[in-house]
Amino acid sequence: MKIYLDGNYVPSEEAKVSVFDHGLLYGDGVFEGIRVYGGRIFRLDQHLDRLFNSAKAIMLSIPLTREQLIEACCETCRQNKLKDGYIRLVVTRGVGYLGLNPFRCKNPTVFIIADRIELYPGEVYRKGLKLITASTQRTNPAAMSPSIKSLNYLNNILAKIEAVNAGTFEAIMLNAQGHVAECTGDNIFIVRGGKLETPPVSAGALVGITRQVVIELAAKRKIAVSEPNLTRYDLATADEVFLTGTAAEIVPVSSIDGRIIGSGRPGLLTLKLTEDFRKLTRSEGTLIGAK
Ligand code: PXG
Repeated sequence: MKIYLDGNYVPSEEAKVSVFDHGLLYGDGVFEGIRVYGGRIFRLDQHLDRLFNSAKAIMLSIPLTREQLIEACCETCRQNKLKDGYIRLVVTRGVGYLGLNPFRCKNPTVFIIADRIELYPGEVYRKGLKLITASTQRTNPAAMSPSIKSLNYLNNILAKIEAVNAGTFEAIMLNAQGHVAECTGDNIFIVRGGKLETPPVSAGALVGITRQVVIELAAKRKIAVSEPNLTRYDLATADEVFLTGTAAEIVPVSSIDGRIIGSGRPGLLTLKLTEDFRKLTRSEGTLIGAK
């Protein structure tokens, strides 16, 4: 496998980052997880918008232009003959000294991994995913905005540990007010009375690309979407619940904290949107190009 690392395509065994890289020492950096379907990169523009916004929020200047990043993503896929898979684009603060000061790091490190991915077993998509509510609160937006897709994932990992300990794959995270924010690596939607609802970004959700795509798909079907604050009660009593994420795509939820959601099987609207999503991912995207 070849990895893009600071301008070069190197074998994965040689793709190494310094122990003085602040991405490692402090989780100081940003990233994107992007999907490739049938030789096209899905929603690359939106991922790059979010990457540049995350970088701006932490005063990190990405040493490549947008066009250079597009070319590097495409070339990493070509180098690995990857037509369907996952691109992990990471920009760290770079090598520095001990001590937090990010401005003593002169050269941000950029690397891109293009690989295969399967987040959940196929059964989850057929039968639905069981969720728990984590006791770990989602990071307070006033402390660090969950809109920044940073290399600091410990908040999410603590909740993920709760999910795994409870024998499942995902956990719902609430904010300090007790409102639903999102899951550890996915956004959440409910269906109520034929309408879609998803927590507002201000509740502590990442501005998910897949979340945005689902909102667009719903609009095409003339399905109303709103972004109210949601409680655990709203989830437990919803007709359908599903998760969205680049890696996970659209995941039906069958139960939450032991409460069966709807029929306990993937809901009708969830299945329709999944079908729309599948069609869309195969019909648009940035062509990687032939090698
Ligand atoms: N919330 C969080 C906290 C995430 O990390 C999403 C929502 C969904 O957003 P997108 O834009 O993907 O629809 C994410 C997505 C990885 C990895 O290993 C990244 C995510 C999730 C799972 C794995 O790169 N981020």
